[in-house]
Amino acid sequence: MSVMFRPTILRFDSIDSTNLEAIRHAKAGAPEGLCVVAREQTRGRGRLDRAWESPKDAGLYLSAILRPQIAIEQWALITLMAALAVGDALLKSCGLRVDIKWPNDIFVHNRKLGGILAEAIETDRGPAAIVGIGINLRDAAFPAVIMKRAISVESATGTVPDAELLLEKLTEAIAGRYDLLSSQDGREHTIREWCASSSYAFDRRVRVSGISDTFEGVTRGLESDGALRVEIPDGRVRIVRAGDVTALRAMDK
Ligand code: BTX
Repeated sequence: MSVMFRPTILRFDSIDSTNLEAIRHAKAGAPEGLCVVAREQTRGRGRLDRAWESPKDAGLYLSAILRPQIAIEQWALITLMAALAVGDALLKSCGLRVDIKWPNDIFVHNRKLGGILAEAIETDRGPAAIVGIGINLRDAAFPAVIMKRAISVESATGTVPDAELLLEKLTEAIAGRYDLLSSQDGREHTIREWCASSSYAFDRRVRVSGISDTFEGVTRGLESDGALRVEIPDGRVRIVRAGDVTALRAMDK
């Protein structure tokens, strides 16, 4: 099955959240491919009700509407697909190679350059996925207090990025990666590529803050639905479907 994601861009100077605006459009019947882009967000959202700092023209803030044909249990793969698309776009437009931290963080030099917030919603036209992507273009994108944990394209490359070129490459990459994900063998392919693009996929000592508990272990790749496999000290493998993952140094054990 091949789908066609044809990006149509809707631009705002300022909006509460591009994800919220995309949800409003999806509920009103907007087709797959509609992308909401804003110069600033006044209520940019991260996961678990966290905030995403989104000052004017300091970052790229985009949300795309998808109406995926893959089974809903597999929708976690959409976040992984989007992270790969961000990696493709940054490489093509800025020559920047990034790391992906499971499930949704874009990292450079162990600092957060961007994040993805994928949300599943019900609409009259069936279920839809809203894929929100935030990328720090300049250091002004985040407050000084998180300077040690955050980074921008400008400071990573030493050059002010061309935001329009990045946006063009990003929508192109989402279209290509999404088409691939929806094709036969696309899920296996996406998992393989994600594992090859993330230093967190295998043999990484991590702490997992899950919904009910926190534990440490070593990463052992992904399940077919995108869940992270983590081997705990007694040799069992725990399957992580939600939560935050932090890298531990070898000496932290
Ligand atoms: P997250 O929950 O993984 O990350 C949120 C956390 O990251 C915050 O609690 C804070 O510590 C830190 N943080 C906040 N802002 C920044 C920033 N600009 N740079 C680095 N670190 C930051 C990640 O959630 C998912 C973010 C998605 C954002 C996009 S922007 C377009 C779309 N619309 C929307 O409302 N959200 C998405």
